[in-house]
Amino acid sequence: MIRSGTRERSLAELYADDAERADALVFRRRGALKGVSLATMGAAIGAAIPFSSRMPAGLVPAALAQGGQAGPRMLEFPGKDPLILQGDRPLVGETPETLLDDAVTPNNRIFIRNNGQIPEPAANPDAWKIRIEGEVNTPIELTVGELRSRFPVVTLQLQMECGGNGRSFFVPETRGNQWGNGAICNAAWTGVRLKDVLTAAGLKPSASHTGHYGADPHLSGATDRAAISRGMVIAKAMEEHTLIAFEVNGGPIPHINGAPVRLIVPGWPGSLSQKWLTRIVILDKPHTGQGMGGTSYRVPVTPIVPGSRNDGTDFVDMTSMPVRSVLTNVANGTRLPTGTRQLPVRGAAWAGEKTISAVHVSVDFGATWKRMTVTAPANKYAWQRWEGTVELPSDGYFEVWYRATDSDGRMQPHAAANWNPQGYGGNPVSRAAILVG
Ligand SMILES: Nc1nc2c(c(=O)[nH]1)N[C@H]1C(S)=C(S)[C@@H](COP(=O)(O)O)O[C@H]1N2
Ligand SMILES: [Mo]
Repeated sequence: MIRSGTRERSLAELYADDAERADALVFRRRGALKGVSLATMGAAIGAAIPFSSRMPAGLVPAALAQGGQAGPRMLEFPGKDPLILQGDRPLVGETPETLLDDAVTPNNRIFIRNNGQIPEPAANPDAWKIRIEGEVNTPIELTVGELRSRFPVVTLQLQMECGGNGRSFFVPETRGNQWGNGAICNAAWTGVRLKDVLTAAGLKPSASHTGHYGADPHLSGATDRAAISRGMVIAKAMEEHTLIAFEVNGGPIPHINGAPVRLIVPGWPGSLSQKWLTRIVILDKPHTGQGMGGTSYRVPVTPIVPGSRNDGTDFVDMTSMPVRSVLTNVANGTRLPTGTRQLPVRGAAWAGEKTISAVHVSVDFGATWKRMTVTAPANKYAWQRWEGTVELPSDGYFEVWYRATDSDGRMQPHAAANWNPQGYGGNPVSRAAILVG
């Protein structure tokens, strides 16, 4: 199936000739390589597999499972490095893992996740108003200028990660953007604490939840529906790392990322971090806006049969994001010079509300793991950087497997677990294929 005539063909050639056919043959088809011998697999990859004796039975090599030379469609957006195009209506772009190589994610590498249309930029950003209302003693309206002058301004490095990050790893496939690991950023956000603003409005004893609204029109253009409107428990709103942010990385927030003002709710699904923020309603019960309830940003309490239909009964809202790591200096599919025996590897790891206790890397299909050096987070909810060097015994095909462990001892699993209809929380061990020689 991966031979053409008598000549053995590399994966690169297979993709170069007919990417669609190559995809049909190997791309995300679990079991597609069933019955294929290691020699044939090696031929498809274009090299010997030195650690083939340690390959778990049935494993589809990363080089075949995760795409190949055809590569994803890229999004060229003003002010951004090339992002992986996940959708153009609404506009969604994922940051390739190798563009997450900065300790602090620069503006041109912050991913894009829209649910609706992109609103008009504010003519006068400082005059943009947000309103706090509902279960408060004094509803207040504040301009961005007033936020800056009335409350303590703080700068924190905070993770902002889409709840669906890692969705593409679910089997069977779930609906939504097929993110790899790149719906994450760790930028330096400047703003005021939501807590200080809520305290100024005065929370009533009945205040138990928030509901968030932004200026972006619904995709359909309907004016009676929000593009997205999520909310959280009041304790998360009152946490000191939850910000109303008006700057990122020392300057204005890029318009596409929510200028002039947005929420940053670190460690919880990114959908809570309302962009183009206009209003926060304080409620005495859970919010019922667009993106709440059912299977939206909700996961099963007890695992359900993968692929089964479910309306979200006995599901809970996602809170902390799970442990995950990215490899940022070696792209999946990298070819290294003949004779390369030492490979420096580095990346980032994070775990929602938790911290990272270890990152391990394997180049022999998980038979042995090497512990990496992990830095301390800059502050709570900042990701952590990791690095180390791995040994490659010979030329050939290898996979760099990387796996983080959180402060509770939870590791990234070997396959995306707790399958759910909208694919949240998929955080399996990641794999990057490399070819030496
Ligand atoms: N107003 C508004 N806020 C929003 C969204 C949106 O579509 N509209 N998307 C949410 C989702 S699902 C995520 S993951 C983050 C993405 O933020 P970014 O586009 O700056 O990366 O914003 C959240 N806030
Ligand atoms: Mo998201």
